[in-house]
Amino acid sequence: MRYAFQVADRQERSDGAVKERVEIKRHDPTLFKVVLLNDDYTTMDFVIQVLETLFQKSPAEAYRIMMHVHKNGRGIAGVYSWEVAETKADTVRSLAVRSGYPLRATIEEA
Ligand code: TYC
Repeated sequence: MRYAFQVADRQERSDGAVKERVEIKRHDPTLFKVVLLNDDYTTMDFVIQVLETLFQKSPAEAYRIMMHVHKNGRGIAGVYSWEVAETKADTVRSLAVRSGYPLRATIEEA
């Protein structure tokens, strides 16, 4: 797992009156690709819409990526931290399910 989480021991102030917990969170800087997968049923327009709205691509770039996935089976929609990549891939799935399409995205270490 590339996600480290550290919790320091309870710290006690010198007067002993207040105890506070100090948390140190560390996020591994490793980046992850969100990989869009081809299928036979999702419309090209829907994929373009997802690329424009969820991955902030221009219409021309969204069309290019969609066609790349259509022809090659898979393609990179974007590169993000692990948490953002996971959320984007989940959002692709839920947007697709809501519209009745089987579109899926996976994440891979960049
Ligand atoms: N292959 C789909 C079609 O012909 C279009 C498509 C492109 C679907 C990219 C998914 O990730 C995808 N309608």
